[in-house]
Amino acid sequence: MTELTDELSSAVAQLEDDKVLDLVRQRLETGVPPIKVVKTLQEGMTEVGDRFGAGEYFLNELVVAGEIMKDAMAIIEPHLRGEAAETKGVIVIGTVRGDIHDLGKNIVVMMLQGAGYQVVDLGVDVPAERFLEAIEEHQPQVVGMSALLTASQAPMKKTIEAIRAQRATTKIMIGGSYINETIKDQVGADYFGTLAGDAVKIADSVLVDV
Ligand code: B12
Repeated sequence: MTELTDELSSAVAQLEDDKVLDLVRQRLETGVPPIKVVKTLQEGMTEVGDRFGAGEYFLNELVVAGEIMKDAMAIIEPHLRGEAAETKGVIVIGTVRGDIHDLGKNIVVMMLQGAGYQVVDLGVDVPAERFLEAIEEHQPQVVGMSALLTASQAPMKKTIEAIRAQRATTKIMIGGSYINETIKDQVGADYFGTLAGDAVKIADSVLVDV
């Protein structure tokens, strides 16, 4: 278990909903960048996950943590979205088949929209066919996949193979708390990220290369 030194991340880990929301408002009011607030919340959520993994928390606590995160994001969202003047490109994104975690993906969507991308959000538990249909319809420059379960690796690989077979030039980024370079290579993606800001950096770099 990690020692959380930040009051906000420990309030998340302790599931103190009112305290979390008060601290989020306070930080935004005092000028803390919204993305920094998101990162601190994410650290708290990681600790919730660790406690769940250690048998200290149960599914009920995961659900409560998810609700707290959703309420916190409702406060942060207007600050994160920003005002994009023009559309830089199109991105299709979804959480892969079998996986219903979407809090992180939703933040990624907000960040990309704030940075000027048109985002087609396919939601959660998205089968390969849905990705293929959306790619055909929207012709995105980048496809994003979010995955938080180790078990999501196989469907992610299958989906990427199907996309490559249909449209070999599609740039694919994957992300989620456990994603790393090795997993990126194993599933055949082009890029990976573990923070919402990574998605914007990747998309911007792809567009420069196009
Ligand atoms: C909240 C939560 C839930 C909620 C989800 C609510 C929701 N609407 O999303 C609920 C209760 C539904 C849930 C269910 C389950 N969960 Co859960 N959950 C979590 C928890 C605690 C936090 C996830 C979260 O929201 N974090 C906060 C967000 C902001 O962070 P994030 O998701 O990582 O996203 C950020 C980055 O990863 C990145 N990112 C995300 N997507 C993308 C995509 C791209 C392209 C890029 C570039 C970046 C990027 O940007 C985001 C913002 O910075 C994690 C713990 C953890 N360490 O992640 C476990 C965790 C993921 N869950 C776990 C498990 C086991 C489950 C269940 C199987 C439990 C069960 N017995 O039923 C089910 C699975 C349901 C399913 N089929 O998907 C395990 C997975 C273990 C594993 N190795 O597979 C974890 C790791 C907990 C643990 N340590 O055991 N869960």
